[in-house]
Amino acid sequence: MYTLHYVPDWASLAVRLTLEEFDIPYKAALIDNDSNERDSAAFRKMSPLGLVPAFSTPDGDMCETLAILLWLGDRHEGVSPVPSSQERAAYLKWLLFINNSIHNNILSLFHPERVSSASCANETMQNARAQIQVALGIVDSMLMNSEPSWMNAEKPTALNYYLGLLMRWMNGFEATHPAHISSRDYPSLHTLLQKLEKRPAACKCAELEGLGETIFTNPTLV
Ligand SMILES: N[C@@H](CCC(=O)N[C@@H](CS)C(=O)NCC(=O)O)C(=O)O
Repeated sequence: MYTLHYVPDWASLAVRLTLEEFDIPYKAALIDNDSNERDSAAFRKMSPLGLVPAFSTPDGDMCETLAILLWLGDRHEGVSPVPSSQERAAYLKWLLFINNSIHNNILSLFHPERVSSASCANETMQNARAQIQVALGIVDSMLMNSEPSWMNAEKPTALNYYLGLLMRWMNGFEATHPAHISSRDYPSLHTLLQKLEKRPAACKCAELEGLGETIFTNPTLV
């Protein structure tokens, strides 16, 4: 049995959505931020920087959302195209693209003080925001032009939920906030997420983590 160490609405949600979509049994262990559990020796052993998620498996503890999603894809049918499939190359390319060009820039967008001095925070956010917008435009065109089998709300892979969560966070900010980026500006992606948020896995996670409705396209952040 796996254990997902999680905080509601944090990056662990991408893993939880995937586990629920594919009916993969797991235990959920809520991390206690009030007692600084992420700074404990036990948690740092799983996740050296104290970042969420951590994921315990019979093969050892893991961290890094992307690594966990890839690992689940190696072991559970449907989570990602299998290594021998024709779709695998494109899937890996776009999964890594989302991680590098969107998720990593989101970290700068949400925490500019970590990558620049306070006096440059606004500029850092604007730069990160611009890079995310370019990347989202590229993903949206790819989706519109090629309709890949692994990016389909009727038969989602882990990539769909990973991108859904990232979009949730940016959609969730007030329109005037610099971290707000609306999925409505990316029509093919927006349509996919509207379908994805109606899936039983999304509804179940919404209930489990208190996320409200329309969790990707019109969310209320926790
Ligand atoms: N590269 C990591 C990033 C994970 C991450 O930044 N998680 C956030 C929550 S969404 C976190 O733990 N934040 C606490 C902190 O930054 O101290 C991953 O993909 O798992």
